[in-house]
Amino acid sequence: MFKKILIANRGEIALRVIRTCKEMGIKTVAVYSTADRNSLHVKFADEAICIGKPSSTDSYLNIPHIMAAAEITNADAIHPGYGFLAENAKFAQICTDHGIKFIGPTPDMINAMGDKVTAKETMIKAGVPVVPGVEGLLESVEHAIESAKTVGYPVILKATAGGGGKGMRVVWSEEEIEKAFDTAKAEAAASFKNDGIYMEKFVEEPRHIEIQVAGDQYGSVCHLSERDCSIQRRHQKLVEESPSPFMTPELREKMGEAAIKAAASINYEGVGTIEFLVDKHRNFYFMEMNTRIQVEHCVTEEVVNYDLIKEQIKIAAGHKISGKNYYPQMHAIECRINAEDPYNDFRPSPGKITVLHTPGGHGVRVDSHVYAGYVIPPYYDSMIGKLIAVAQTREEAIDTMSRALSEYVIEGIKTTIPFHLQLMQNEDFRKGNFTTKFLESFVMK
Ligand code: MV4
Repeated sequence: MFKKILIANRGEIALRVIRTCKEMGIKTVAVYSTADRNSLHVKFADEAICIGKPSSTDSYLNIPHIMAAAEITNADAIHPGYGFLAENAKFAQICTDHGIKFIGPTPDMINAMGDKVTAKETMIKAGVPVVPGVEGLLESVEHAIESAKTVGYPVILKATAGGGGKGMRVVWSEEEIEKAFDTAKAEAAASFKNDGIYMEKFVEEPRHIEIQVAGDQYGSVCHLSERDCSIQRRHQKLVEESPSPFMTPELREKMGEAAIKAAASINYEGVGTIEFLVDKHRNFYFMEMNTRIQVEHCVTEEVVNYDLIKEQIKIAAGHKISGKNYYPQMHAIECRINAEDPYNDFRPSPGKITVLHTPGGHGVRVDSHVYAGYVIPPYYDSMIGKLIAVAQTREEAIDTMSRALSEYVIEGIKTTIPFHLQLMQNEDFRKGNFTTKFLESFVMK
Protein backbone atom coordinates (compact mmCIF):
# COMPACT_ATOMS: atom_id res chain seq x y z
CA MET A 1 0.00 0.00 0.00
CA PHE A 2 1.07 3.60 -0.55
CA LYS A 3 2.80 5.35 2.36
CA LYS A 4 2.12 8.93 1.33
CA ILE A 5 -0.41 10.41 -1.11
CA LEU A 6 -0.23 13.94 -2.50
CA ILE A 7 -3.65 15.40 -3.28
CA ALA A 8 -3.43 17.59 -6.39
CA ASN A 9 -6.66 19.44 -5.66
CA ARG A 10 -8.42 21.78 -3.25
CA GLY A 11 -11.75 22.27 -1.46
CA GLU A 12 -14.11 19.55 -0.39
CA ILE A 13 -12.63 16.81 -2.60
CA ALA A 14 -9.13 17.34 -1.18
CA LEU A 15 -10.62 16.99 2.30
CA ARG A 16 -12.62 13.94 1.20
CA VAL A 17 -9.45 12.17 0.01
CA ILE A 18 -7.49 13.16 3.16
CA ARG A 19 -10.23 11.65 5.35
CA THR A 20 -10.03 8.25 3.66
CA CYS A 21 -6.21 8.31 3.70
CA LYS A 22 -6.27 8.91 7.46
CA GLU A 23 -8.56 5.91 7.93
CA MET A 24 -6.20 3.79 5.84
CA GLY A 25 -3.09 4.90 7.74
CA ILE A 26 -1.68 6.71 4.69
CA LYS A 27 0.16 10.04 5.17
CA THR A 28 -1.13 13.01 3.15
CA VAL A 29 0.38 16.00 1.40
CA ALA A 30 -1.82 18.99 0.55
CA VAL A 31 -0.82 21.46 -2.15
CA TYR A 32 -2.34 24.91 -2.14
CA SER A 33 -2.34 28.25 -3.88
CA THR A 34 -1.69 31.44 -1.92
CA ALA A 35 -5.47 32.09 -2.03
CA ASP A 36 -6.07 28.79 -0.18
CA ARG A 37 -3.53 29.11 2.63
CA ASN A 38 -6.31 29.08 5.26
CA SER A 39 -8.21 26.17 3.71
CA LEU A 40 -9.14 23.09 5.75
CA HIS A 41 -7.36 20.71 3.36
CA VAL A 42 -4.13 22.53 4.28
CA LYS A 43 -4.84 22.21 8.02
CA PHE A 44 -5.96 18.55 7.93
CA ALA A 45 -3.12 17.14 5.79
CA ASP A 46 0.09 15.89 7.41
CA GLU A 47 2.15 18.22 5.21
CA ALA A 48 1.26 21.16 2.99
CA ILE A 49 3.20 22.79 0.17
CA CYS A 50 2.36 26.10 -1.47
CA ILE A 51 2.47 25.66 -5.25
CA GLY A 52 1.83 29.14 -6.53
CA LYS A 53 -0.36 32.14 -7.10
CA PRO A 54 -4.19 32.03 -6.99
CA SER A 55 -4.79 31.52 -10.71
CA SER A 56 -5.29 27.78 -11.45
CA THR A 57 -2.71 27.84 -14.25
CA ASP A 58 -0.13 29.03 -11.69
CA SER A 59 -1.09 26.43 -9.06
CA TYR A 60 -3.53 23.51 -9.37
CA LEU A 61 -2.85 23.18 -13.11
CA ASN A 62 0.90 23.78 -12.81
CA ILE A 63 2.42 20.33 -13.40
CA PRO A 64 6.08 21.24 -12.64
CA HIS A 65 5.09 22.81 -9.31
CA ILE A 66 2.98 19.81 -8.31
CA MET A 67 5.71 17.32 -9.33
CA ALA A 68 8.27 19.30 -7.32
CA ALA A 69 5.99 19.14 -4.26
CA ALA A 70 5.64 15.37 -4.71
CA GLU A 71 9.41 14.89 -5.03
CA ILE A 72 10.25 17.10 -2.02
CA THR A 73 7.76 15.28 0.22
CA ASN A 74 8.54 11.79 -1.11
CA ALA A 75 4.92 11.05 -2.01
CA ASP A 76 4.51 7.68 -3.72
CA ALA A 77 1.12 8.43 -5.30
CA ILE A 78 -0.96 11.41 -6.46
CA HIS A 79 -4.74 11.66 -6.19
CA PRO A 80 -6.02 14.21 -8.72
CA GLY A 81 -9.59 14.59 -7.38
CA TYR A 82 -11.97 15.96 -10.05
CA GLY A 83 -11.49 18.91 -12.43
CA PHE A 84 -8.00 20.44 -12.75
CA LEU A 85 -5.61 17.63 -13.86
CA ALA A 86 -7.91 14.66 -13.18
CA GLU A 87 -8.42 13.83 -16.88
CA ASN A 88 -5.10 15.12 -18.19
CA ALA A 89 -3.32 12.19 -19.88
CA LYS A 90 -0.05 14.12 -20.04
CA PHE A 91 -0.08 14.60 -16.26
CA ALA A 92 -0.84 10.91 -15.68
CA GLN A 93 2.12 10.05 -17.95
CA ILE A 94 4.46 12.46 -16.15
CA CYS A 95 3.51 10.90 -12.79
CA THR A 96 4.35 7.45 -14.17
CA ASP A 97 7.65 8.73 -15.64
CA HIS A 98 8.60 10.00 -12.17
CA GLY A 99 7.78 6.69 -10.48
CA ILE A 100 4.74 8.19 -8.76
CA LYS A 101 1.44 6.27 -9.07
CA PHE A 102 -1.35 8.34 -10.63
CA ILE A 103 -4.53 7.26 -8.80
CA GLY A 104 -6.72 6.81 -11.85
CA PRO A 105 -6.64 5.13 -15.25
CA THR A 106 -3.65 5.02 -17.61
CA PRO A 107 -2.98 7.86 -20.11
CA ASP A 108 -4.21 5.58 -22.94
CA MET A 109 -7.56 5.09 -21.22
CA ILE A 110 -7.92 8.83 -20.55
CA ASN A 111 -7.18 9.58 -24.22
CA ALA A 112 -9.52 6.85 -25.49
CA MET A 113 -12.46 8.52 -23.71
CA GLY A 114 -11.31 12.15 -24.01
CA ASP A 115 -11.87 12.25 -27.76
CA LYS A 116 -15.63 11.78 -28.14
CA VAL A 117 -15.60 10.50 -31.73
CA THR A 118 -12.98 7.86 -30.80
CA ALA A 119 -14.97 6.97 -27.67
CA LYS A 120 -18.14 6.55 -29.71
CA GLU A 121 -16.40 4.30 -32.26
CA THR A 122 -15.03 2.19 -29.38
CA MET A 123 -18.55 1.88 -27.94
CA ILE A 124 -20.07 0.83 -31.27
CA LYS A 125 -17.43 -1.92 -31.58
CA ALA A 126 -18.11 -2.99 -27.98
CA GLY A 127 -21.86 -3.27 -28.65
CA VAL A 128 -22.87 -0.38 -26.38
CA PRO A 129 -25.87 1.59 -27.71
CA VAL A 130 -24.95 5.08 -28.95
CA VAL A 131 -27.15 7.90 -30.26
CA PRO A 132 -27.85 7.37 -33.99
CA GLY A 133 -25.81 9.75 -36.13
CA VAL A 134 -22.97 9.77 -38.61
CA GLU A 135 -19.71 8.08 -37.73
CA GLY A 136 -16.59 10.21 -37.65
CA LEU A 137 -16.05 13.94 -38.07
CA LEU A 138 -17.97 16.29 -40.33
CA GLU A 139 -15.62 17.28 -43.17
CA SER A 140 -17.50 20.34 -44.44
CA VAL A 141 -20.80 22.24 -44.37
CA GLU A 142 -21.90 20.18 -47.41
CA HIS A 143 -21.09 16.99 -45.50
CA ALA A 144 -23.14 18.30 -42.57
CA ILE A 145 -26.13 19.11 -44.82
CA GLU A 146 -26.03 15.67 -46.50
CA SER A 147 -25.58 13.92 -43.13
CA ALA A 148 -28.56 15.71 -41.56
CA LYS A 149 -30.75 14.45 -44.44
CA THR A 150 -30.00 10.85 -43.43
CA VAL A 151 -30.07 11.40 -39.65
CA GLY A 152 -33.24 13.55 -39.77
CA TYR A 153 -33.85 16.86 -37.96
CA PRO A 154 -33.45 17.84 -35.19
CA VAL A 155 -29.73 17.06 -35.04
CA ILE A 156 -27.04 18.11 -32.58
CA LEU A 157 -23.49 19.15 -33.46
CA LYS A 158 -20.87 18.35 -30.84
CA ALA A 159 -17.15 19.01 -30.46
CA THR A 160 -15.07 15.82 -30.42
CA ALA A 161 -12.80 17.41 -27.80
CA GLY A 162 -15.81 18.70 -25.86
CA GLY A 163 -18.00 17.29 -23.15
CA GLY A 164 -20.17 19.05 -20.66
CA GLY A 165 -21.97 21.11 -23.28
CA LYS A 166 -19.31 23.41 -24.76
CA GLY A 167 -19.34 23.77 -28.54
CA MET A 168 -22.76 22.10 -28.84
CA ARG A 169 -25.47 23.30 -31.27
CA VAL A 170 -28.97 21.94 -31.78
CA VAL A 171 -30.15 22.33 -35.38
CA TRP A 172 -33.89 22.12 -36.14
CA SER A 173 -33.86 22.62 -39.92
CA GLU A 174 -31.60 22.90 -42.97
CA GLU A 175 -31.82 26.73 -42.94
CA GLU A 176 -29.92 26.84 -39.63
CA ILE A 177 -27.23 24.30 -40.30
CA GLU A 178 -24.54 26.37 -42.03
CA LYS A 179 -24.44 28.99 -39.27
CA ALA A 180 -24.59 26.33 -36.53
CA PHE A 181 -21.74 24.40 -38.14
CA ASP A 182 -19.54 27.50 -38.40
CA THR A 183 -20.18 28.70 -34.83
CA ALA A 184 -19.76 25.21 -33.33
CA LYS A 185 -16.46 24.83 -35.16
CA ALA A 186 -15.21 28.27 -34.08
CA GLU A 187 -16.26 27.67 -30.46
CA ALA A 188 -14.56 24.25 -30.42
CA ALA A 189 -11.36 25.70 -31.90
CA ALA A 190 -11.32 28.50 -29.30
CA SER A 191 -12.18 26.27 -26.32
CA PHE A 192 -10.23 23.09 -27.11
CA LYS A 193 -7.71 23.98 -29.85
CA ASN A 194 -9.45 21.19 -31.80
CA ASP A 195 -12.29 22.13 -34.19
CA GLY A 196 -13.47 18.56 -34.90
CA ILE A 197 -17.30 18.41 -34.98
CA TYR A 198 -19.62 15.37 -35.22
CA MET A 199 -23.37 14.91 -35.64
CA GLU A 200 -26.04 12.99 -33.74
CA LYS A 201 -29.81 12.81 -33.73
CA PHE A 202 -31.04 15.24 -31.06
CA VAL A 203 -32.80 13.34 -28.29
CA GLU A 204 -35.56 15.61 -26.95
CA GLU A 205 -36.21 15.93 -23.21
CA PRO A 206 -33.86 13.15 -22.12
CA ARG A 207 -32.89 12.13 -18.64
CA HIS A 208 -29.22 12.08 -17.71
CA ILE A 209 -28.56 8.79 -15.93
CA GLU A 210 -25.02 7.60 -15.30
CA ILE A 211 -23.63 4.28 -14.11
CA GLN A 212 -20.74 4.11 -11.65
CA VAL A 213 -18.18 1.45 -12.57
CA ALA A 214 -14.94 0.13 -11.08
CA GLY A 215 -12.28 -1.97 -12.79
CA ASP A 216 -9.07 -3.48 -11.45
CA GLN A 217 -5.66 -4.07 -13.05
CA TYR A 218 -6.56 -7.71 -13.78
CA GLY A 219 -9.50 -7.13 -16.14
CA SER A 220 -12.36 -7.40 -13.64
CA VAL A 221 -15.11 -4.75 -13.99
CA CYS A 222 -18.26 -4.22 -11.92
CA HIS A 223 -21.00 -1.59 -11.73
CA LEU A 224 -22.41 0.16 -8.68
CA SER A 225 -25.81 1.12 -10.14
CA GLU A 226 -26.94 4.54 -11.28
CA ARG A 227 -27.16 8.20 -10.40
CA ASP A 228 -29.83 10.48 -11.84
CA CYS A 229 -28.27 13.84 -12.71
CA SER A 230 -31.11 15.36 -14.72
CA ILE A 231 -31.46 18.38 -12.41
CA GLN A 232 -28.94 20.64 -14.15
CA ARG A 233 -28.69 24.27 -15.08
CA ARG A 234 -26.52 25.30 -18.03
CA HIS A 235 -24.70 21.95 -17.78
CA GLN A 236 -24.00 22.47 -14.08
CA LYS A 237 -25.50 19.71 -11.97
CA LEU A 238 -27.31 20.95 -8.87
CA VAL A 239 -28.96 17.80 -7.48
CA GLU A 240 -28.10 14.13 -7.95
CA GLU A 241 -29.72 11.02 -6.56
CA SER A 242 -29.51 7.27 -6.43
CA PRO A 243 -31.47 5.25 -7.33
CA SER A 244 -33.07 7.15 -10.22
CA PRO A 245 -36.84 7.56 -9.81
CA PHE A 246 -37.10 6.64 -13.53
CA MET A 247 -35.20 3.36 -13.13
CA THR A 248 -36.67 -0.14 -13.29
CA PRO A 249 -34.85 -3.33 -12.25
CA GLU A 250 -34.79 -4.44 -15.92
CA LEU A 251 -33.36 -1.15 -17.17
CA ARG A 252 -30.74 -1.16 -14.37
CA GLU A 253 -29.65 -4.63 -15.46
CA LYS A 254 -29.37 -3.54 -19.13
CA MET A 255 -27.62 -0.23 -18.43
CA GLY A 256 -25.33 -1.88 -15.89
CA GLU A 257 -24.30 -4.53 -18.43
CA ALA A 258 -23.75 -1.85 -21.11
CA ALA A 259 -21.61 0.19 -18.71
CA ILE A 260 -19.50 -2.86 -17.86
CA LYS A 261 -19.05 -3.58 -21.60
CA ALA A 262 -18.00 0.04 -22.15
CA ALA A 263 -15.38 -0.03 -19.37
CA ALA A 264 -14.18 -3.55 -20.18
CA SER A 265 -13.66 -2.63 -23.87
CA ILE A 266 -10.71 -0.44 -22.82
CA ASN A 267 -9.64 -2.71 -19.90
CA TYR A 268 -10.59 0.18 -17.64
CA GLU A 269 -8.68 0.50 -14.39
CA GLY A 270 -9.97 2.63 -11.53
CA VAL A 271 -13.41 4.07 -10.78
CA GLY A 272 -15.27 5.75 -13.62
CA THR A 273 -18.68 6.79 -14.83
CA ILE A 274 -20.57 5.99 -18.01
CA GLU A 275 -23.03 8.79 -18.82
CA PHE A 276 -26.17 7.87 -20.71
CA LEU A 277 -29.03 9.81 -22.23
CA VAL A 278 -32.33 8.02 -21.54
CA ASP A 279 -35.40 8.92 -23.63
CA LYS A 280 -39.04 8.74 -22.53
CA HIS A 281 -39.35 5.19 -23.90
CA ARG A 282 -36.39 4.13 -21.71
CA ASN A 283 -34.07 3.74 -24.70
CA PHE A 284 -30.59 4.58 -23.48
CA TYR A 285 -27.55 5.84 -25.36
CA PHE A 286 -23.89 6.17 -24.39
CA MET A 287 -22.96 9.86 -24.09
CA GLU A 288 -19.48 9.96 -22.57
CA MET A 289 -17.24 8.30 -20.00
CA ASN A 290 -15.71 10.23 -17.11
CA THR A 291 -12.38 8.71 -16.12
CA ARG A 292 -12.30 10.30 -12.65
CA ILE A 293 -14.09 10.36 -9.30
CA GLN A 294 -17.09 12.67 -9.66
CA VAL A 295 -18.58 15.32 -7.39
CA GLU A 296 -21.72 13.23 -6.99
CA HIS A 297 -19.96 9.98 -5.99
CA CYS A 298 -21.35 10.35 -2.44
CA VAL A 299 -24.90 9.29 -3.30
CA THR A 300 -23.56 6.01 -4.64
CA GLU A 301 -21.39 5.54 -1.53
CA GLU A 302 -24.44 6.01 0.67
CA VAL A 303 -26.79 3.65 -1.16
CA VAL A 304 -24.35 0.80 -1.80
CA ASN A 305 -22.34 1.36 1.43
CA TYR A 306 -18.95 1.52 -0.26
CA ASP A 307 -16.09 4.05 0.07
CA LEU A 308 -15.23 4.90 -3.55
CA ILE A 309 -12.06 6.81 -2.64
CA LYS A 310 -10.77 3.83 -0.65
CA GLU A 311 -11.55 1.64 -3.64
CA GLN A 312 -9.67 4.00 -6.00
CA ILE A 313 -6.61 3.85 -3.75
CA LYS A 314 -6.79 0.05 -3.37
CA ILE A 315 -7.20 -0.48 -7.13
CA ALA A 316 -4.23 1.83 -7.83
CA ALA A 317 -2.18 -0.16 -5.31
CA GLY A 318 -2.95 -3.37 -7.23
CA HIS A 319 -5.79 -4.87 -5.21
CA LYS A 320 -8.39 -7.06 -6.90
CA ILE A 321 -12.10 -6.21 -6.91
CA SER A 322 -14.63 -8.97 -6.17
CA GLY A 323 -16.30 -8.51 -9.56
CA LYS A 324 -19.83 -8.53 -8.13
CA ASN A 325 -22.17 -5.63 -8.84
CA TYR A 326 -23.68 -3.36 -6.19
CA TYR A 327 -27.36 -2.44 -5.92
CA PRO A 328 -29.02 0.39 -4.00
CA GLN A 329 -30.11 -0.56 -0.49
CA MET A 330 -31.17 2.99 0.42
CA HIS A 331 -32.17 6.25 -1.28
CA ALA A 332 -29.72 9.17 -1.30
CA ILE A 333 -30.03 12.72 -2.61
CA GLU A 334 -27.22 15.27 -2.88
CA CYS A 335 -27.71 19.03 -3.04
CA ARG A 336 -24.77 21.10 -4.19
CA ILE A 337 -24.31 24.10 -1.91
CA ASN A 338 -22.77 26.81 -4.09
CA ALA A 339 -21.76 30.36 -3.22
CA GLU A 340 -24.26 31.68 -5.79
CA ASP A 341 -27.40 33.80 -5.64
CA PRO A 342 -30.38 31.74 -6.86
CA TYR A 343 -32.51 34.91 -6.94
CA ASN A 344 -30.02 36.55 -9.28
CA ASP A 345 -29.40 34.06 -12.09
CA PHE A 346 -27.08 32.04 -9.83
CA ARG A 347 -24.47 34.79 -9.92
CA PRO A 348 -21.29 33.84 -7.97
CA SER A 349 -21.17 35.25 -4.44
CA PRO A 350 -17.64 34.88 -3.03
CA GLY A 351 -16.64 36.49 0.27
CA LYS A 352 -16.46 35.81 3.98
CA ILE A 353 -18.71 33.34 5.77
CA THR A 354 -19.59 35.19 8.94
CA VAL A 355 -21.94 32.64 10.54
CA LEU A 356 -22.09 28.90 9.85
CA HIS A 357 -24.31 26.19 11.27
CA THR A 358 -24.03 22.80 9.60
CA PRO A 359 -26.95 20.35 9.77
CA GLY A 360 -26.60 16.91 11.32
CA GLY A 361 -28.73 14.12 12.70
CA HIS A 362 -29.90 10.79 11.30
CA GLY A 363 -29.37 10.32 7.58
CA VAL A 364 -27.39 13.52 7.01
CA ARG A 365 -23.89 13.81 5.52
CA VAL A 366 -22.09 17.08 4.82
CA ASP A 367 -18.91 17.13 2.71
CA SER A 368 -17.52 20.64 2.93
CA HIS A 369 -14.27 22.47 3.48
CA VAL A 370 -15.71 25.73 4.82
CA TYR A 371 -15.98 27.08 8.37
CA ALA A 372 -17.12 30.29 10.10
CA GLY A 373 -14.66 33.03 9.19
CA TYR A 374 -13.57 31.29 5.95
CA VAL A 375 -13.24 33.55 2.94
CA ILE A 376 -14.40 31.98 -0.36
CA PRO A 377 -11.87 33.04 -2.98
CA PRO A 378 -13.23 34.24 -6.35
CA TYR A 379 -10.73 32.21 -8.44
CA TYR A 380 -12.25 28.73 -8.42
CA ASP A 381 -15.64 27.06 -8.80
CA SER A 382 -18.36 28.18 -6.44
CA MET A 383 -19.20 24.87 -4.78
CA ILE A 384 -18.66 25.19 -1.04
CA GLY A 385 -20.14 21.89 0.02
CA LYS A 386 -22.49 19.01 -0.59
CA LEU A 387 -25.42 18.05 1.58
CA ILE A 388 -26.42 14.41 1.28
CA ALA A 389 -29.58 12.91 2.77
CA VAL A 390 -30.05 9.14 3.08
CA ALA A 391 -33.21 7.23 3.95
CA GLN A 392 -35.03 4.02 3.11
CA THR A 393 -37.34 5.61 0.54
CA ARG A 394 -37.17 8.57 -1.83
CA GLU A 395 -40.01 10.36 0.01
CA GLU A 396 -38.17 10.05 3.33
CA ALA A 397 -34.87 11.16 1.76
CA ILE A 398 -36.61 14.30 0.44
CA ASP A 399 -38.09 14.96 3.90
CA THR A 400 -34.68 14.45 5.56
CA MET A 401 -33.13 16.79 2.97
CA SER A 402 -35.79 19.46 3.59
CA ARG A 403 -35.23 19.25 7.34
CA ALA A 404 -31.42 19.41 6.95
CA LEU A 405 -31.62 22.36 4.53
CA SER A 406 -33.82 24.22 7.01
CA GLU A 407 -31.10 23.80 9.68
CA TYR A 408 -28.27 24.94 7.39
CA VAL A 409 -27.26 28.52 8.24
CA ILE A 410 -24.65 30.30 6.12
CA GLU A 411 -24.38 34.05 6.54
CA GLY A 412 -22.20 36.61 4.79
CA ILE A 413 -22.66 35.20 1.30
CA LYS A 414 -25.55 34.04 -0.90
CA THR A 415 -25.98 30.28 -1.38
CA THR A 416 -28.12 27.79 -3.30
CA ILE A 417 -29.84 26.65 -0.07
CA PRO A 418 -33.08 28.62 -0.80
CA PHE A 419 -33.23 27.02 -4.27
CA HIS A 420 -32.91 23.52 -2.85
CA LEU A 421 -35.55 24.21 -0.18
CA GLN A 422 -38.02 25.18 -2.90
CA LEU A 423 -37.06 22.31 -5.19
CA MET A 424 -37.71 19.77 -2.40
CA GLN A 425 -41.29 21.11 -2.19
CA ASN A 426 -41.87 21.04 -5.96
CA GLU A 427 -44.65 18.64 -6.91
CA ASP A 428 -43.02 17.36 -10.10
CA PHE A 429 -39.69 16.85 -8.35
CA ARG A 430 -41.41 14.95 -5.54
CA LYS A 431 -43.13 12.75 -8.12
CA GLY A 432 -39.81 12.04 -9.85
CA ASN A 433 -41.27 13.68 -12.90
CA PHE A 434 -38.34 15.58 -14.46
CA THR A 435 -35.93 15.64 -17.41
CA THR A 436 -32.81 17.69 -18.19
CA LYS A 437 -35.20 20.53 -19.22
CA PHE A 438 -36.78 20.74 -15.75
CA LEU A 439 -34.83 23.77 -14.49
CA GLU A 440 -35.50 25.81 -17.65
CA SER A 441 -39.02 26.42 -16.37
CA PHE A 442 -38.30 26.45 -12.63
CA VAL A 443 -38.81 29.88 -11.05
CA MET A 444 -37.84 30.92 -7.52
CA LYS A 445 -40.69 32.15 -5.34
C1 MV4 B 1 -27.30 15.37 -26.27
C2 MV4 B 1 -28.60 15.81 -26.01
C3 MV4 B 1 -29.60 15.38 -26.85
N1 MV4 B 1 -29.32 14.58 -27.88
N2 MV4 B 1 -27.07 14.57 -27.33
C4 MV4 B 1 -25.10 17.96 -22.89
C5 MV4 B 1 -23.73 17.85 -22.36
C6 MV4 B 1 -23.03 16.82 -23.18
N3 MV4 B 1 -22.42 15.87 -22.32
C7 MV4 B 1 -24.06 16.21 -24.02
N4 MV4 B 1 -25.30 16.91 -23.79
C8 MV4 B 1 -26.43 16.58 -24.47
N5 MV4 B 1 -26.25 15.73 -25.53
C9 MV4 B 1 -28.07 14.21 -28.11
N6 MV4 B 1 -27.81 13.42 -29.16
C10 MV4 B 1 -28.80 16.65 -24.92
C11 MV4 B 1 -27.72 17.05 -24.14
C12 MV4 B 1 -28.05 17.94 -23.06
C13 MV4 B 1 -27.96 17.53 -21.75
C14 MV4 B 1 -27.49 16.26 -21.41
C15 MV4 B 1 -27.40 15.86 -20.11
C16 MV4 B 1 -27.81 16.74 -19.10
C17 MV4 B 1 -28.25 17.99 -19.40
C18 MV4 B 1 -28.33 18.41 -20.72
C19 MV4 B 1 -28.80 19.68 -21.02
C20 MV4 B 1 -28.86 20.07 -22.33
C21 MV4 B 1 -28.49 19.20 -23.35
